[in-house]
Amino acid sequence: MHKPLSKASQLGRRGFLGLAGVAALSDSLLSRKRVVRALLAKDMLAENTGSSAGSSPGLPPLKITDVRVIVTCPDRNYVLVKVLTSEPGLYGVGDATLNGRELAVAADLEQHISPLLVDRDPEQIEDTWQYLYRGPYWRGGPVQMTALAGIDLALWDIKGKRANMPLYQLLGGRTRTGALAYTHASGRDFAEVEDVARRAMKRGFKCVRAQVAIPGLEGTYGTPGNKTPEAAAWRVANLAGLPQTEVFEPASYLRVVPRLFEYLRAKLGPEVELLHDCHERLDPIQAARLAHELEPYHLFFLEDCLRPEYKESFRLIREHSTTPLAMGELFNSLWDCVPLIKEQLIDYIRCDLGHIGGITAGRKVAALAELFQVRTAWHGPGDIGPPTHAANVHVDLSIPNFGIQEMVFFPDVTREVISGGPEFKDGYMNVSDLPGLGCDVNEEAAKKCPYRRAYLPTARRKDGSVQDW
Ligand code: CS2
Ligand code: MG
Repeated sequence: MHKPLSKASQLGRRGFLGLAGVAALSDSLLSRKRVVRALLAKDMLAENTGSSAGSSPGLPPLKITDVRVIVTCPDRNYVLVKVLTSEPGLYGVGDATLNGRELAVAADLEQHISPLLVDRDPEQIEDTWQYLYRGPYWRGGPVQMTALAGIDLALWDIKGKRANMPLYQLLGGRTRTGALAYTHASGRDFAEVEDVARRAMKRGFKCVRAQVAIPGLEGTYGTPGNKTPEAAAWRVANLAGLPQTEVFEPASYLRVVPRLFEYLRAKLGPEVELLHDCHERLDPIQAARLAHELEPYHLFFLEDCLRPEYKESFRLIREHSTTPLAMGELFNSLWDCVPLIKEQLIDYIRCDLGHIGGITAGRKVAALAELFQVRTAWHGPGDIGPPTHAANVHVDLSIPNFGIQEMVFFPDVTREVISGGPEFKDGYMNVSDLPGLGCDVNEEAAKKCPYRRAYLPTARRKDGSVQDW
């Protein structure tokens, strides 16, 4: 028999239902408030910027309608971004490739960033940059900054296309006729490095980065490694999508590198500019010793001597050597660059525009560097896509403190998927006068090259301890 509820419990239930009702009401009020706030935010921006939601005066308002994330593997994995707009046929292309973590960036773009961008005005590049950098509260890091860079490049591409200008024009116009370029000369021994360098010089390069295999060490960074069973093992490990582990010992490396540059100067003469990448492998005193021992060979620069965590240790290198220093491809934040530039502990800032937040970030780093007579040498390897290489050169051509531009030649299979990008001629890089970034993505071709998991190698010392690759 169902017992009638006491007065108190009836009151209790009514109270609870009342409360639930109030909660639901406040909930809908809250969400309504949120919607209103979002609309207000847009109106706020429009109001404050005095233009219809920020679009260029005289041009119809523009909205982002979709963000496509294209993961493809023509010769290696790339993550490309296509930002579509409400203007038929107008879209922006960006590159968000982070070697070994491609799918993490793609997921960030697809799951977290794209929903925030739909309906936004693509013309508000700086506001979008701040919104995507500071908005998530958790900020920075290679994955988020690469995703942000992909969007940033695409928005600049849209702005250039709308203005019907190549980006270097939009960024202030040419400061030079071309961007001095360097390429890689790697070999298993000194003679092979010399041979590859001579071929590059024949091709018009005035600057060559030289890397040589270190006897007794399997696979030193930047070298082809000797065609040993280990190399074969590397290929198999890579097929299995697992990182290969190399062995590195600084002592033998420090003995070999100065002799390499003594050899190259003797063979190639004083004219050709020579560079070397330590790839973040040395301790401060080892780096100071190497920079000092390389002085007689007048390197254009010695790159990434130390791990990015040890910026203050560049003081020790400066104390012991006048070899020009470059640093920065592992920096993911503008603020990482400040101490080294402000104290002039480096001569070249080597950020990767694709990993630090795109053109918007690159311009700020360049402007800061100009104030301290530090030049740029943006990262330009083969594991970032042609759109980032194009962004590098658009910025290079429009700043006063450009130093040098790393470049690679992309294979035809990649160019079928990603067209455009900077061109090399007689030692210099240049971009076309196409509006925007000057790159495009063939989505059909991209679909035919599915992603394949792959990793960068890792490294260990002979005692088995972890070493920076
Ligand atoms: C290198 C890069 O080109 C360079 O300066 O440091 O090739 C680097 O090893 C790769 O981009 C790593 O992903
Ligand atoms: Mg490097």
